[in-house]
Amino acid sequence: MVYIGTAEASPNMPFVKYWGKRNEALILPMNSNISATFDSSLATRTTVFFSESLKADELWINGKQFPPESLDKAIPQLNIIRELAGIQMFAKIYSISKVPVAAGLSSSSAGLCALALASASALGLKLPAEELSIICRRGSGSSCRSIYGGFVEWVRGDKTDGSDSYGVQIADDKHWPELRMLAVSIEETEKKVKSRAGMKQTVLTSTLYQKRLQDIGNTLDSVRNAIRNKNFQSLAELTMKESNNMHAVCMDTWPPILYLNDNSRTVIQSIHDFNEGGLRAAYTFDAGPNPYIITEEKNLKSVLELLKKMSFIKHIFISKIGGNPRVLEEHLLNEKGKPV
Ligand code: 2P0
Repeated sequence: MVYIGTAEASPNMPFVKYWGKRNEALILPMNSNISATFDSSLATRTTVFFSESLKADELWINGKQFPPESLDKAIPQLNIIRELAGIQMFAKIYSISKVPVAAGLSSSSAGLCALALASASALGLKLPAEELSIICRRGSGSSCRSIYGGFVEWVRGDKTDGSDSYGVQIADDKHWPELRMLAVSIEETEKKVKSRAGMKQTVLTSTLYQKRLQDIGNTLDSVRNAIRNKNFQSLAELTMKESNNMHAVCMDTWPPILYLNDNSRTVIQSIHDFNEGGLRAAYTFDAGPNPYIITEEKNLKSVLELLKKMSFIKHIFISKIGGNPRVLEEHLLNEKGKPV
């Protein structure tokens, strides 16, 4: 007996960052956080194949098998799904990612969301979106926001078991069609401090982090309002300040975590120079040196002209606000678990 399921999900880009956990094992965040989901041009497509013939869980990305330690985020998810379905078979995870893996472009949020949906589909589990989002979260926090397209808030929740901590949609993909999100790749090597370890160290050592947590409620209210009112100027300013705040807190962590490099800082300065006559673009950085840029369609051409002057930029992925992830009937593996 084999079970196969396939799903496609896109990464997301945070306006308000998730940085720090209140429960490590259940992956519960210190603060609510807000993102938008990229469109399907950046999606990850994943087929999950459960079979008694497998001797261990396997992870394949873009045709290459990854070592067992690369499954550390997938296995907690698979175990939840296996328990819900009452099976004990191992799984082969076979993913095709359109963005470079580990390039700091949030590929894990897409990967873990696609995995949760594909596994639930393979085993015929019909789960409400909240429950799917919680299963995503147990793999990787940020992936619980990819369960919806549009603009999504991962609500912190108060319960110790995490049953009220999941992604909720603020507005769908049709709400702000003029908005563009650019994922800019300037460095494609794996980051030195993974976000999981980095955020843990911040919670333990940064005093500036306490101030961040005090202020974040106001930031969340303002970002929700900017999104609802499609106020680009407000969203742009809040997004840049929030990114700078997260990276200031990383610098205040001991030992300090330096995700930005000289090229990242060149992008920051160039965007501020570009914005001198009024806010037309904003940057934000996750746990790595690669910027995301937001702008509106009317300013996209000038933003691209600005970026093209920077010779260190390797790739620019341009995206609209994306829709919901999808379960697909067409699989990447056949009934024997071989690539189609
Ligand atoms: C975010 N990041 O909001 C923030 C901003 C990185 C910087 O979510 O430990 O890979 O698996 O829950 O989801 C990266 O964190 O961490 C992240 P885990 P995850 O997107």
